Amino acid sequence: MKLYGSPLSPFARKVRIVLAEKKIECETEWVDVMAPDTPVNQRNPLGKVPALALDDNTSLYDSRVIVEFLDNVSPISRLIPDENRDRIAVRRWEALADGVVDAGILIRYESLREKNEQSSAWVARQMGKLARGLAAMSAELGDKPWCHGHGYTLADIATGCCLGWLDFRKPGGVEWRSKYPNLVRHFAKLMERPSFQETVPKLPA
Ligand code: GSF
Repeated sequence: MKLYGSPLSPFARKVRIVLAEKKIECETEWVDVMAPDTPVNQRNPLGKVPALALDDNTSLYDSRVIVEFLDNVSPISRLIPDENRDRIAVRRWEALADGVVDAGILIRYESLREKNEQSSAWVARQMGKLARGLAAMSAELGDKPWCHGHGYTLADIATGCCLGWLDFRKPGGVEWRSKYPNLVRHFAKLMERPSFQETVPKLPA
């Protein structure tokens, strides 16, 4: 198997953490998704990372499909519960955390356009999604030890990747730490795990 990713991508980080937790060996190729001839286009017609090439040359995308595949490849450390309501609750957490990142990415891309091409109404719309998403994450977590159920799941992984990316990129100057102490507490706990430490987003030296 080969993972196509970028060291800064929160979605690729989700997959890298799942690989580490499940102790699955996988080669990684770092790609520049913005390059016109990026090899990821051969693996994902949408031109996004992560994409996963399987040994029979099948390509999988996006991160949600890849993590479900990986969780079933090995019985070690199951991250997605079997029971329908539990599984759906975990997947909804993932949709929420990924959706907050999607809004943040749109804000970031907008900020990279020429000043006179930027739309403040568009940024405000995405900031609303980001703010409501974070408020929902904090309310759902409450004072529980885990996002869902009695242990660590994909819900925690997706949440941690989202919060880590917001810290790293700060889209729209978002300030989640001062507003949501329970998310701060949960993120600190997740950061104790080697899988999170080994995948912290860093700009190349
Ligand atoms: C999102 C992947 C994505 O936005 C998933 O895999 O879960 N729903 C998809 N990837 C970004 C990199 S990142 O910011 O994580 C990407 O590849 N963008 C390139 C582009 O052309 O949009």
